[in-house]
Amino acid sequence: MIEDARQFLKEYYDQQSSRYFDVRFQEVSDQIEQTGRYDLTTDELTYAAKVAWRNSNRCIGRLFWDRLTVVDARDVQSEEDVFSYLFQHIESATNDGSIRSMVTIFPEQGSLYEVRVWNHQLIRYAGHEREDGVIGDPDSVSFTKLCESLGWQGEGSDYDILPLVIQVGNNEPHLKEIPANLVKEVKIEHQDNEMFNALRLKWYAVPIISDMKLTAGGIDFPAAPFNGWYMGTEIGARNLADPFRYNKLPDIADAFSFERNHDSMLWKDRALVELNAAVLQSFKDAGVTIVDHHTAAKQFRHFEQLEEKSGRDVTGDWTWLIPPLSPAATHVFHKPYEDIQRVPNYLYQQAPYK
Ligand code: HEM
Ligand code: NRG
Repeated sequence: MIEDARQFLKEYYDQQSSRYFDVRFQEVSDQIEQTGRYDLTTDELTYAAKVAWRNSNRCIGRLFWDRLTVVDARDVQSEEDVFSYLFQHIESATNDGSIRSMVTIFPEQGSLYEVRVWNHQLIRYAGHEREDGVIGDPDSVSFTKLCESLGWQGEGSDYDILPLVIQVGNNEPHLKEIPANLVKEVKIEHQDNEMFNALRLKWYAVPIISDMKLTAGGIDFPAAPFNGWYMGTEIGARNLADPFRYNKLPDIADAFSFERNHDSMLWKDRALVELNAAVLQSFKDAGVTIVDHHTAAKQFRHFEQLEEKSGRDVTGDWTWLIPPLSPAATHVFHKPYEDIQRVPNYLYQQAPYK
């Protein structure tokens, strides 16, 4: 821990061109030796959360790494406190559609009030397993069952918002519905196709990943839900399109009367383009922040240039960075990235259920 702390603090105080490092590191290493732990200051934690984003190899949105609102929630002592911070996060990040990038950081691993959020994202749709298939999001089936085992029951629609399930210390998990007025959703409509609109597609406005841990300075924060805004393809080329998710391409092709007799007629590709255009247009019309994959790739190229100027190598996971629609139309497709893991970072962790 001392070595991890030293590395992080060195970087932090170097970039502040401050001579304070020696004093601070002495204080931290004394504290670790005496108590086995130390606390980051709120300023250090804020910087750590931003650098962790900058180091997220799978993220194409990293140009904006320095513009992250960091909420220090290390003072929670109860489930009520946690729900209150999470509702605050949803409201403040949504910001009526003008989405703010944000992370809320709860007490560290091993502390008395250690927090886990059991949801994958704070806002997500339930998946109800029925004899003839899944209603809603198939990716949520196991978590939906868990919620039901805790007494929750959804309406059984394709778009039931899941409740929050959180755990504090060694307590049992607690479940609570998100107040409906906090959850912004966007109807996905196509400007000139009534049959498409009859499919009544929608998606929520803000993706808030809540099952990854933040690691920084040798300390792990198992609950650090973060969000930016959507890139359109996440919804239009994956969530609503994957055959093992909402699987809407056949219906969309039919709405446009694209012949589905032969794969070679490219009906899936044509349906994908129409769906993705509808996602981007619908978010725009609703005043909800979104970025298309061409613009996101250009922003990422700008990020690469700024990082180079700052003397840092950009690491990346090519298989995740390329967009799932027209990847070769972006520069990302045509260059290699080194998938080296730096810290601070946001990491996967074992799910508390499953
Ligand atoms: C992954 C875009 C903000 C951290 C991704 C992915 C996209 C993306 C398209 C790939 C997701 C997938 O294929 O499932 C964006 C955009 C943002 C943004 C447009 C707008 C500001 C953020 C923020 C953070 C972050 C604020 C953290 C503070 C990550 C991480 C992953 C990721 C850790 C990998 C997730 C995983 O492995 O499941 N991002 N992102 N991103 N992003 Fe970002
Ligand atoms: N593909 C997932 C969300 C993953 C993270 N994407 C972001 N993150 N844009 C989905 O729900 O489609 N973010 O922090 O903005």
